[in-house]
Amino acid sequence: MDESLDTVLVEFDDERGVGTLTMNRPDALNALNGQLRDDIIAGLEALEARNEDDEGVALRAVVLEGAGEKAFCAGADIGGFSDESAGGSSTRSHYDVIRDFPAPVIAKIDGYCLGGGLETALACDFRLASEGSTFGFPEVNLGILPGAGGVQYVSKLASPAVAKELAMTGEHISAARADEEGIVNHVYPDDEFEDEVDAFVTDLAGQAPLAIQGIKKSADMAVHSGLEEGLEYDYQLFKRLLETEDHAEGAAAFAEDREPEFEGK
Ligand code: CO8
Repeated sequence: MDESLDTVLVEFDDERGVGTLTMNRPDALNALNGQLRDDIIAGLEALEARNEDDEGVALRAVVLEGAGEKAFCAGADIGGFSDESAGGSSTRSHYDVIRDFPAPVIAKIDGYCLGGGLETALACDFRLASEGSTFGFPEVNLGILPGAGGVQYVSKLASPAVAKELAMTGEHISAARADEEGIVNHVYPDDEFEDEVDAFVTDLAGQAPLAIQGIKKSADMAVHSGLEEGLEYDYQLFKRLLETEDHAEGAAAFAEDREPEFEGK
């Protein structure tokens, strides 16, 4: 499936079960206008529909990236984010749809990752960056703050002091600093970036998908709920996963000294 929406390119690699969404407004550094927000949601829905044709879980991971040489995403489109098109026409924001998406979403960051672009990356499960990328919350320069939870997320991933520094100064930080502060998962040299991201995504897509879905929910609960509730959730999920075919396959593969083939059943 290679499908084009107005501002997002959608691809699906059947072999690995990996979807790719490319934010495609390179002339505006992939700034988020209403159309792009809607198309990210529509692209994710199109990819999720792959699971309906399949008995198991066909879609194992999604890569979100930006078109062009310069940016993952330079934030909300400054021309129009204060009007009603800011959130697109959907009732749910693209941030929520990414957070709740059943497959892990990997932000592949090569270039500017600013404002609402950084918040989009923070909504993803993983942030993989090239070493030349830069990160920041320039909203303060426009007299506003990051409106989609950026300060909250950076306070949790790094610290409130780092969140304040980014959001109060509006300065950009390097990928190395973002890595040091725990804002990104990995930074790769520019010339190894494509291969390293590909290897990371291939590994992730090969894991047992029902376990991956549960772990995503569990980690989100760790952020949003109390420890007791989280522990109970994990234990109940653990018991359900023990009953799956994927668990039997994983155990058999270990005993037979071979790679497991998970189907999401
Ligand atoms: N919106 C619209 N157009 C943009 C944006 C943007 N955010 N960023 C860049 N562009 C456009 C430029 O206008 C320019 O267009 P043109 O060629 O037609 O003049 C083109 O992209 C290339 O940009 P530059 O020439 O400026 O490229 P530089 O390499 O010189 O600079 C920068 C790159 C540093 C990224 C610079 O473009 C910049 O500072 N951009 C603005 C970044 C910014 O302030 N982003 C934050 C926006 S506010 C936000 O994200 C709030 C989110 C709130 C979410 C709330 C949800 C509820």
